[in-house]
Amino acid sequence: MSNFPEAFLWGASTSAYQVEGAWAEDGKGPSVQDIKEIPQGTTDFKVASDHYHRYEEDVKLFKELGLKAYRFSISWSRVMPDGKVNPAGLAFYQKLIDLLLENEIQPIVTVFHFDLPVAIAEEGGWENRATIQAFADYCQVLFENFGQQVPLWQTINEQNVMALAGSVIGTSQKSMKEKFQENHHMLVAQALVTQQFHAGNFSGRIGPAPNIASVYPASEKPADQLAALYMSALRNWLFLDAAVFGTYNHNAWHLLETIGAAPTVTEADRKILAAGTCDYIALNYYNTMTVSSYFQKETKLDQQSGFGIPGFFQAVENTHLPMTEFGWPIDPEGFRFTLNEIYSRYRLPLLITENGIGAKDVLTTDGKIHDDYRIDYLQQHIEQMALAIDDGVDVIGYCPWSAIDLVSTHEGIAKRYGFIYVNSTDEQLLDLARYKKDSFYWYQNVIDKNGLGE
Ligand code: BGP
Repeated sequence: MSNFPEAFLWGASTSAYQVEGAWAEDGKGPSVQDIKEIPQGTTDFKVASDHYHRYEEDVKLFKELGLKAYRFSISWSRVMPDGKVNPAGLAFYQKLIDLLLENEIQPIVTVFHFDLPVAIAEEGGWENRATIQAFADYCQVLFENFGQQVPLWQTINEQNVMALAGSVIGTSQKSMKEKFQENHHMLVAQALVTQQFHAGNFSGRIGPAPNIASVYPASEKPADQLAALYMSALRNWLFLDAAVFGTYNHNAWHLLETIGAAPTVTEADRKILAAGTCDYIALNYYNTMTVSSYFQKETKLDQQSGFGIPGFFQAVENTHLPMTEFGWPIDPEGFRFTLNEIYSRYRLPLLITENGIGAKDVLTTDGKIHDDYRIDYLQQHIEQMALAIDDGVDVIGYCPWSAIDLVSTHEGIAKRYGFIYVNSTDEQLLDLARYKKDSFYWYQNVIDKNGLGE
């Protein structure tokens, strides 16, 4: 098992709406996450982990953990609540970035992570072409203020999940035709800001951050293999071909045309897409998917479950894989497979920006959290990532989800991912005190040794 490259970025991730709280403070405007219907029995995002007020304590813990990088997102509605810059919002991120750099932690910034400003949503959101320019204006403010300090940028977190599971994430509840038209606008916006970033001659790199899951055929039947080809094209390659090649993947386009969901694409759009191709690929990996040829079946939809498209594929359970307590498959070898599949298609550096296990961690009376299941999950995935690097995949960093406990997209704070426990529950805010989990000390050692040793 190879040791990791010397400059390997051992990091960890969060997102603004899930960790910051201060949902209406210092001029921040509401995002769609602040006004969506919160699932019964789960907490909202108004306080979350209160990182907005406790970021200095948190960065100190990240430093103790030994992080080389911290992947976080910037809240669009904190920086530009209604199309104008909110200086206090910008100032918060300047302080955070300065503090990270002072602690020799590289800031990795996602500019948009599920939290569209309500002011934009009220104008039609991504369905409205004007949002493309609004996004470009917002990104330009970030590039001008932080472009010299941030080495790695991501444009849109999990655009594929917003298109395919938006109703669960609370970002879009529309028809396939409407979703893939707004998705097209997001692809154009991504390409436009990528061009803008390159025009600024910043030293950093910019790329997309989709949630990629390789797709297995349920059997050796040719029909199942074809089903896997189409599910992967729609869920994965539509998004990465657009970001890397500046074009639509032909299988994905054929599927969208067949189901009447192909977007309207102007000649100007094609030019922007072709000119705005990325420098690297950030990807979130939780598990692989398995499909058979289509049959009528209801599936529980979330970002890690599959679904069915009549005539093309139907997601099925992979009985060879264990599941988390939240029903997500655990497939470390699938991580190696997915990394190889992406790299063999695109030959660009890969940064893993999310990977982790959500679990109902328990805080003991003596302030410990024995999350050996998280150590086991991460150890297995790091082992497979090392094998992918041995295979020849250019992996530049690994940022598990999440640096610190935060609020899940739709399953509350009880679904914990962090190396650091936050003392709060879905029922009660509590004191939000921070506690280092067993996995904190384990990951600290992995970083210190630059790998798993042996
Ligand atoms: C990804 C999102 C993250 C995070 C993660 C865990 O889809 O990019 O924001 O939420 O999933 O999912 P959940 O919070 O639903 O458990």
